[in-house]
Amino acid sequence: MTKLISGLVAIACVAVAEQKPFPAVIPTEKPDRPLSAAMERLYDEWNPHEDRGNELYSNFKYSKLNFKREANVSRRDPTKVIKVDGVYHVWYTGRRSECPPVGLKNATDTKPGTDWDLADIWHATSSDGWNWVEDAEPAVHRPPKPEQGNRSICTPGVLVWKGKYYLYFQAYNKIGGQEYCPVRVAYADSPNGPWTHHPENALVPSPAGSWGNIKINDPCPVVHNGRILIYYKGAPIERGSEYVLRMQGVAFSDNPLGPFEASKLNPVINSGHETCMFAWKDGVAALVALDGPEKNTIQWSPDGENFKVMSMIQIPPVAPGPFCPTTFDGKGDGRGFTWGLCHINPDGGGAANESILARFDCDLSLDVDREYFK
Ligand code: AAL
Repeated sequence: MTKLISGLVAIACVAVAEQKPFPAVIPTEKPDRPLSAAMERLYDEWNPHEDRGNELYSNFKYSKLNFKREANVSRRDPTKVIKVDGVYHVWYTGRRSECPPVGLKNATDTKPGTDWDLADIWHATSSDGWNWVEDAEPAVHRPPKPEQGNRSICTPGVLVWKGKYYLYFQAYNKIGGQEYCPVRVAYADSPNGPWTHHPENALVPSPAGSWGNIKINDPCPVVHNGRILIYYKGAPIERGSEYVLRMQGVAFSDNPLGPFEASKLNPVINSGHETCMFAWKDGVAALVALDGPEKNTIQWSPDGENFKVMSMIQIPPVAPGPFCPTTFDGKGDGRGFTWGLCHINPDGGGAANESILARFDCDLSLDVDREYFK
């Protein structure tokens, strides 16, 4: 009996002695030793180097721009910033109305119900990304009745494709809790316009009973593998007027005017609110903010449809419109961005009750030297 016990103790000692300790320098590959659940998922689901050296991690800094806060004027949901012949361009939801938003029940033909009601698409330019000059008139006006979008056009996304410019935007005939909202597109030969409304809708809500069957929000174009991908947030009528579906889908086309074919895997992101997708290496990355269990993350997908969480971020920009010059070049070598515009929502009464555009700066570019962090 004594022999047996000492034999078992010897075997146990050998087993413990053979178990390698977790090394002081975190290995890139999963180490060949038993791992706790936390360390297993560090390798299976996360980047083992965590934030330092994780190219898709960043903090964000915010700065005021020279867009003035004005009573009854709202500027929100900027597109990506693009640079053409040395000039930066951005487009955004712009509303100039007789009063601030009065709520859906009290809205009239001239009183906006929400911040993005009675809006048009406005355009501003800058030589340095800080000082912006807004055009005197909207770049794209609401179309006349009975065309789709006659009540409000808003939340634009820009695409540069084969030397031409495309703006995709939400198009409402009525603003209400659950009103039909497809996406329309306008096109131009120059970022300075003039813009022409394409007569057909570019993206329409998905069939009855599915996740995006009443509204398509926040169209966000990216070029990947020679095709145009438009990401968007969908809303289902079944969930009622107070509900925002915190998921995002994607649709593909070879023609910027459509038709776009929705991914059979939609939704492809299970969280988020405003969309922010950009070319990253040979795939597509997404900054996911505001809503859902995977809010405040940056995700990446090799094919634009199957995303993996790459980092957790804090205080990300809301409705970001980054300056990412490689997102439309289709070279399969996305380099990310270091700044962009975003919006800051109402936070008080009077003029302070209107959304404003702000600038964010960050470090989500492959062109930033990271040697210091390794
Ligand atoms: C935005 C977007 C959609 C919403 C509203 C206007 O930031 O998510 O467009 O409907 O807010």
